[in-house]
Amino acid sequence: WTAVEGQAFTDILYDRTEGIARISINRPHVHNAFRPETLVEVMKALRHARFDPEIGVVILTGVGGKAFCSGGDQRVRGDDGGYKDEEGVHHLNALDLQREIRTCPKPIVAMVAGWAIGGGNVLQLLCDLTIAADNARFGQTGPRVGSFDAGFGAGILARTIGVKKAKEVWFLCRQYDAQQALEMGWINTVVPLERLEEETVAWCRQMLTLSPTALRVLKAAFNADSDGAAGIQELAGNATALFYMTEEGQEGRDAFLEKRAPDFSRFRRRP
Ligand code: 1HA
Repeated sequence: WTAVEGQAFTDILYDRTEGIARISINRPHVHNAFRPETLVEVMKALRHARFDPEIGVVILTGVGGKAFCSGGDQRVRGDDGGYKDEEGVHHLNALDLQREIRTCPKPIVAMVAGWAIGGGNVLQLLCDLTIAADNARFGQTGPRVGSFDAGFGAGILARTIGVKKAKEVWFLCRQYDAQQALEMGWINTVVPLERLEEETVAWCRQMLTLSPTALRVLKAAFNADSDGAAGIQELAGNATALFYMTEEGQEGRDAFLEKRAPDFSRFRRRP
């Protein structure tokens, strides 16, 4: 892994290796709980990875082997509707990151060791794939600590593990080990902690051998209905991009620029 240059972060590490970008929440003293600044940095790194043509897959993880992320840092949770940044402004910007994970056209893999709790579980849930270590533990705490994620945190969990199980997770605030999570379809696989990185990188490398366009359109497809019109927009944008790459699409542009009527006669009407 090499650190990505020109990016100064305090709350995360951002590095890369052969087509893979890795974003690691680096607050192990609080089990990688996030504060608003942490999420701003994750979003910045994620955008950087998205626009870097050398990167095909992104790993989201936590530093230290004991926690992926324990959700919002309760020490900076204020009284004015969110988590306080250093300027005293309150945010719920975990919701912004959730959307960016879903709209990033490259696959994002959660690499989970230890706790994935509260908003931390929601982040791993929204990643496209989750590779967990055998010490991983999953759960929601909202109803215990005075919070809830009634957006993707409820809806996508229900799609992922089923409505009954999702209600159990949220209504009882229990914790589930990696094996239980695997049986529910909450995560993709479980490996011994010492093999976590190796296995995650192997999954990433396998995706890197496949068609980036196919993966991109499939990711948009998986989100399309649950994202409503915005999801259809994302999916349809891929059709527009592909159309722009065809002679039929280009004939329209060329005719306009050459100030002539377009001639689409050579393009077949396919059945
Ligand atoms: O619900 C939302 C949102 C909803 C809508 C929109 C935006 C949202 C954004 C965020 C969230 C949330 O994430 S709410 C849920 C917040 N998270 C939690 O309630 C989990 C709190 N942590 C725990 O329950 C436990 O720490 C643990 C089950 C993950 C681990 O327990 P363990 O192994 O006993 O460790 P523990 O001693 O509790 O933690 C180690 C250190 O990390 C402690 O600090 P220390 O006493 O050593 O100084 C502990 O206080 C700290 N820590 C752990 N989690 C957090 C934390 N400090 C601040 N915030 C945390 N989340």
